[in-house]
Amino acid sequence: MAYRDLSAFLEALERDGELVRIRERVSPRLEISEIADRAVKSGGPALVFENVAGSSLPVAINTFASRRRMLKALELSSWEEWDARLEFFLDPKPPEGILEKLKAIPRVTELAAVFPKTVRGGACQEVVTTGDAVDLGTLPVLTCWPQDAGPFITMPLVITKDAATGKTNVGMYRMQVFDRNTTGMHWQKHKDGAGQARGYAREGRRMEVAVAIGCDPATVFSAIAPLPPGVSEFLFAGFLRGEGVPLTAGRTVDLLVPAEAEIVLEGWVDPAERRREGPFGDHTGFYSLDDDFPVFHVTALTRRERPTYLTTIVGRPPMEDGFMGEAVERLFLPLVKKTIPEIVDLHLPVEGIFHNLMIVAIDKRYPGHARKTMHAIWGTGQMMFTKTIVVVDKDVDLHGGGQLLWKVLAAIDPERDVEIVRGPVDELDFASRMPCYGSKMGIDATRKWKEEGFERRWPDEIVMTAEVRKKIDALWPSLGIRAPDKR
Ligand SMILES: Cc1cc2nc3c(=O)[nH]c(=O)nc-3n(C[C@H](O)[C@H](O)[C@H](O)COP(=O)(O)O)c2cc1C
Ligand SMILES: [Mn+2]
Repeated sequence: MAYRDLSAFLEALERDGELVRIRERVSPRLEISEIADRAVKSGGPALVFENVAGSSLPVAINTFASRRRMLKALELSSWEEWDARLEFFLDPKPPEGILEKLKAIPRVTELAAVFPKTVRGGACQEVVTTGDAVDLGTLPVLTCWPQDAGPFITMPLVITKDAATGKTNVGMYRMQVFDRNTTGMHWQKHKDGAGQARGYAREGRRMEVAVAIGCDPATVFSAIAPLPPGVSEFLFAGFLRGEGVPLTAGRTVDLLVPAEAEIVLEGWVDPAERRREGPFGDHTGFYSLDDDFPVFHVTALTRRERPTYLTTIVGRPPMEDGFMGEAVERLFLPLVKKTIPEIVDLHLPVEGIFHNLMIVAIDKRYPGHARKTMHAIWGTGQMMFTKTIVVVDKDVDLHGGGQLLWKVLAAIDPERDVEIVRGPVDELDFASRMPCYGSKMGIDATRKWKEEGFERRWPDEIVMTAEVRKKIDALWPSLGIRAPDKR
């Protein structure tokens, strides 16, 4: 059963001992950050702050900040379960025999049920304020880090519509609160929200924008999913939940918003207007410096009677977004494998903050295959930002930490095996020669072939025989060899 809303998810977390309510009075200025940071780094629970200085609303944070909670958010018992669910759609074999055909029916029906549903009204409009009455100061928006330019809404679902096609996009783009009714709109230039804004700029008109804060977890997650432009995040959320997202008409904008959201902001962005945004302590672990970004003018604030403000902090990894990143990695791997079929597995270590490091295992079939894979990755969606790609053979375990490093470093002749290219880089990359433009590196750490000019012999890895291992396994307990700290 899909979570109806944020509360349903928080209750489920609480039932499982995965959530702690904090009644102590704390400030949304730095204090909640410090507590949330310590919690995530020690594998702690989700947190709900019930007594936040300066606001009557509770703050929920770290709700996705562990693998277990992330799986729970997506109602999965394991990532393998997801692979099995997707396989039906990615690899539909014509059902053989009547029994197979019957088994396929519920899945097709399930698919029809996941489209968004339009409903009248909704919990997100229990309390409506418009015009001059709008006051973002009533929300417990966090100032996350000491050098931040102000409070930032960090988990918003920014909803926009394409000027030409009318298609809806949902993206998570942080919003610096400037005053009672304006915020920044930090959609980076490669993102779909920015792309749609260019459409309005061409037509020389204002763009309507709605922002949902706090929804059922699959809907929140869909806003960070790197879907191709034009693919609906709300539909993706419905597919994740197994049930369509109920949407309702905004009060002052012609946009559909999640009916069960905690809080919705409605308003507009003038594509020609820019204002200084930042600095902001970012997910790189460094401050993103101030820069000019669009401005969101809020015309209405609608909310539940008793909403919970959902937020997150980013910063020095590992952080909550690292666990969301892992979910993106696992959910999208089957799709990546479909487009780049030699890929057997891939991994984005959390210290690589999504775009700095990707390790890929391939089933190498022809000379230069590793380099072909790098270019395919650099040519695919948001993977274009990957600063470093390391390609290994399929028998290498990507999740092996130091063991992986050992194999990669042993397998390379740097002058021969490093591919350097230029192209677009992530807007948050502060080391590139220019904003959004720089170089990327691929490391071919696969075994080299004769057909690639490698005439030397490649040695075998050292492995004990199975026979001896078995014998020693049996002997081991009686040998009295234990690690010192376990004695
Ligand atoms: C907590 C969090 C904050 C994010 N903040 C931003 C942001 O401020 N600007 C941005 O362009 N992307 C941000 N992202 C990444 C986008 O949400 C992500 O690239 C998403 O796929 C964008 O949707 P789109 O493809 O529809 O543009 C953030 C992601 C997370 C998890
Ligand atoms: Mn999108």
